[in-house]
This record gives sequence, C-alpha cells and structure tokens, in this order.
Amino acid sequence: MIVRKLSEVQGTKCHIHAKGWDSVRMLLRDDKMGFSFHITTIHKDAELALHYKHHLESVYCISGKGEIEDRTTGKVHLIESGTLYALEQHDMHFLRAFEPMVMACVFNPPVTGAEVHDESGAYPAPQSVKGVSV
Ligand code: 9YT
Repeated sequence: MIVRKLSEVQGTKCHIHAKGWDSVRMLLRDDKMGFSFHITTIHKDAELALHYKHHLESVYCISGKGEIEDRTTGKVHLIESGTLYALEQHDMHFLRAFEPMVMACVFNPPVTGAEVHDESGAYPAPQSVKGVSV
C-alpha cells in the first residue's frame, strides 16, 4: 500500500513549477498503478494551450474558477469546484484560470516525472522518455 501526503511531496523533485502552473505529482509510472495522479494548481490569469496527444487525462476541480475551451469546436465550459473534465479524444484545449484553480489530475498512461510540455502543449509518447525514474 502506498500512503502519501501532499505536504510530503510539495517541494521535492516531484513538485514541478512551470509558467502559469505547478504540479505535485503524487503517483508516477514507477508506482505501477497504470495511471499517474497529480495535484495541479493553475495560477490566476494563466492561459495554457494543451494537447495531450499521447495520454488520456481526467481533471477534477477542487477549488477555484476558470474555463476550458475545446479548440476543435470552440465550445467553452466553465470550470469550478466540483467540475470534472475528461479528454477522452485527446482534445486540443485552452485552459484559463480566473482565480487559482486546484485540480486533481490523472494520466493514462502514467507520467514518468520527466515530461515537460512541448511547443504544442503535449507530453512526449511514453517510450520516448528515457532513463528517468522518479
Ligand atoms: C490541468 C492539467 O492539464 N494538468 C496536467 C498535469 C500537470 N500539468 C503536470 O503534472 O504536468
């Protein structure tokens, strides 16, 4: 059994900081759960262009307010506490935070810990992430 506290992972190498967001990656590939689990905060006024071509992602908003725009249809959905979205079609999207948004995110296949977004907002395919075990 794995038991971890957010406070134990905050500030470690599994707490990633990037422009507009930071993410505490609480479960990673090497935990062998078949998914990774992240507590991600999208910073106020951030707009992220994301496209997880190689991953399925589901996100549950714990707190904060913002919106997600489907870049294929242009449809915009409000995100607030209690909202879940699932990118079951690897949907290209914009994520905008009107106030800090705390999100619980799962990725399938699991993130290894080495990923950073490329210029299209994607993470690389799992087999192209080499030699990093977090
Ligand atoms: C909201 C969202 O797309 N989160 C993705 C996870 C986070 N960017 C991470 O841990 O890389």
